[in-house]
Amino acid sequence: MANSKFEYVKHFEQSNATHLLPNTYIVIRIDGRSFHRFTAVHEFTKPNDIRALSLMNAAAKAVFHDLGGEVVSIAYGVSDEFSFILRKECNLFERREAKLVTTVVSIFTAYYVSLWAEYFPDKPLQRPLPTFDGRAVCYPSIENVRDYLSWRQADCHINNLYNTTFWALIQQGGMTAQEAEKELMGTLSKDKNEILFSRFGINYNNEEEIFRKGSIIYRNYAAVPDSTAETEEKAGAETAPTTTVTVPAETQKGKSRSQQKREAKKLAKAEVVVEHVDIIKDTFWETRPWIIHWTL
Ligand code: DGT
Ligand code: MG
Ligand code: MG
Ligand code: MG
Ligand code: MG
Repeated sequence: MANSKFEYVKHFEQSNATHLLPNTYIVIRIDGRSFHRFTAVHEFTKPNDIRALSLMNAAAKAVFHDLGGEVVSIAYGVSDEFSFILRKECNLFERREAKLVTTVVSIFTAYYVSLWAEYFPDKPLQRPLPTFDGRAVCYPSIENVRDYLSWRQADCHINNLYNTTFWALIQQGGMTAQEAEKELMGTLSKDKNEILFSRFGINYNNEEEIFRKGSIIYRNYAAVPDSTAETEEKAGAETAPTTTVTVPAETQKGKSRSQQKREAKKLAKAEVVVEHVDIIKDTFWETRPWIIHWTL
């Protein structure tokens, strides 16, 4: 029965929906809720737990796959957070904020829980269960997106240098948390590097890249052979060796619509990869122009 007398309530819903600004990069950042407690209960190693970071990366990869090839262009993860950058031409859910944020949070959380045992085989999940919050912010330019990601990676560096030094003072230096905190008060980066090196023989630059730089996830377009863009994927094609092509830095200028479509198709087939590299300098972006320079 159409048009019940109750149906008018629907209009309240529509007038409340926020549609995110068109033609802007949508950044959806999710963050573990009360992970201070969650990580303590599940006995994460300090300051970094490689199992936990790998699980975060696996859940983030699942978001790429679940949303399909043309939605997320790059994601950056550190600690209990992940930022997903959506393509500026993305029109998923007509860019409704609530649909986008809740969907990303929900996919991420579902995979975090379902993949847990693979990464923590000896540690059953217990309460408090992992939950995440999420928010969306629109950025109008590539520069803004790069500055956003640089902000997160700089944060990763600052926090990790502090945490590495703090836990070295406690675990290897025998200090209490209060003593370590006092020791580090007012210190600069070079002081922390010096403490690590002179007292504990640790060269901070040799610490694992995943801890120092965080995790970058994107589709590796350059590793897809050209032919796959035209032909249907054959059985076993995923495991076939891929040829590496060099993609020069370029923008969208001068590209035909059909070329853009071909590129979109090829990009959707590209493998989702995880790297721990610098994204503050230009090199990363110049050698991977498809991530934000291309319009699909
Ligand atoms: P929130 O986000 O306001 O609900 O509260 P929290 O407690 O999640 O705070 P947040 O997100 O600022 O900080 C992340 C917490 O997660 C922080 O207490 C450190 C912890 N954490 C994240 N990754 C690791 C790890 O690899 N090992 C350990 N031991 N702790 C971690
Ligand atoms: Mg917080
Ligand atoms: Mg948190
Ligand atoms: Mg956090
Ligand atoms: Mg429904």
